[in-house]
Amino acid sequence: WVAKSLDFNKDYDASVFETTIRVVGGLLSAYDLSGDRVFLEKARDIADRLLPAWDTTTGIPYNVINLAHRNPHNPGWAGGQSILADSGTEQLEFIALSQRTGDPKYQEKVEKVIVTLNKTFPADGLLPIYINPDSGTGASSTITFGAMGDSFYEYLLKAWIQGNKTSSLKLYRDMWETSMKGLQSLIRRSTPSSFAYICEKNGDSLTDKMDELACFAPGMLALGSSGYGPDEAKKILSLAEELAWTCYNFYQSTPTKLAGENYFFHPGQDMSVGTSWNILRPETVESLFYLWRLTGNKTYQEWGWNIFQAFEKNSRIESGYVGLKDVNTGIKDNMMQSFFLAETLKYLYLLFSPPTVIPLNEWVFNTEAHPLRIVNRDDANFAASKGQQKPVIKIRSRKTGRLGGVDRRVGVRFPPGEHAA
Ligand code: DMJ
Repeated sequence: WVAKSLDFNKDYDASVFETTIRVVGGLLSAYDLSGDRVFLEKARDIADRLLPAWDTTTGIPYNVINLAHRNPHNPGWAGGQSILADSGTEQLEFIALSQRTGDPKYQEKVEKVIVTLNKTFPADGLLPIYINPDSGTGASSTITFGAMGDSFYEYLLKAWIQGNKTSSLKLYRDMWETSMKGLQSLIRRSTPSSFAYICEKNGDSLTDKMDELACFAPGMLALGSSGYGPDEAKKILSLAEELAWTCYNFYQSTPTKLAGENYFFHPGQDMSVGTSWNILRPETVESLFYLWRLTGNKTYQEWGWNIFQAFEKNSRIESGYVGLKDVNTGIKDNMMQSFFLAETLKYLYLLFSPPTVIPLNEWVFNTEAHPLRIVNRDDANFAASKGQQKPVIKIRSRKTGRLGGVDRRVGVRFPPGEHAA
């Protein structure tokens, strides 16, 4: 179907971010797992359609582009600004595409974004969710690890991991560590139960609100903890474990045992659901997966199993799974987001699989849970710089088969409008 029927030449305004993480990431992952070049060719086709989005004065991309006409713009509701997560979550996919095609242009576009943001990177490493694409600086004062901020921070860490933590990636790791200091400055603990949570920041004041989307952070902190010295690593891992407990309680505290979209914290009353729908999001089980892999603590499997049971009980219908309009009543909506298969079920599956299935020292998951092979960046000598183009890394050819040559057990926001993030 991909070879014969998949056609990206559509008069359709696509989100650059969603298309990158779901489609480019999905195709590259299929290529890494199968070695079948059809996936790489399709990834390049759609990436070429997205590429004009980065043609701004600063290199900060516009967030929407028409796939057929290739004319980019920002969504009307963003007031002309670019969104932080939408602009800073394409590094893994476009770097991987350059590595696999030998054409550096994809990597150059996305690395320029990081270089631009680094020029005015604040001491706490926390950037507002709106960035002006003409100046490259923050255009609002809201800071969050939830909607519209989240995966920018995730990709600082994962780009470093993707490049096998080599020195050419040090800027990413340094920026990530700076941002993690900022994250720690947003931590408060509830009363009476002392749940740690990540506040949002508006101007100088903190808001006692946390999105379920921000529940990717415990997994990110755990994944990045080993890059610190022993004392700091212990501290960061311990914070990750505390935050995961809070996120698990986002689920446990509702009648359906499924989490709402966001939570507010009140003195003396711990947490309460704000926006009460659940759209089958993956972030908490994603963090449970990382914590189980990195600590070996089976408690995380138990928590994941309980969340899985709640999805089975509340969201399962004859033809698939649906979200809930309200986690208090259990009333269903009529949609199964693609990230339920790509992420939520994949992370749950991996939570109950041996660590040799997609080992974390060989693969890095993009933000949509599509695994990409880790490549040593010092080996990534682009042929283009030598005046020719050729693939930089070798992936198994189709002849070796889907699982040939690898362990057989080896095979992953709603702002206004319709933006699922
Ligand atoms: C996914 O599309 C990605 O994980 C993204 O980074 C933000 N969240 C959604 C699922 O909730």
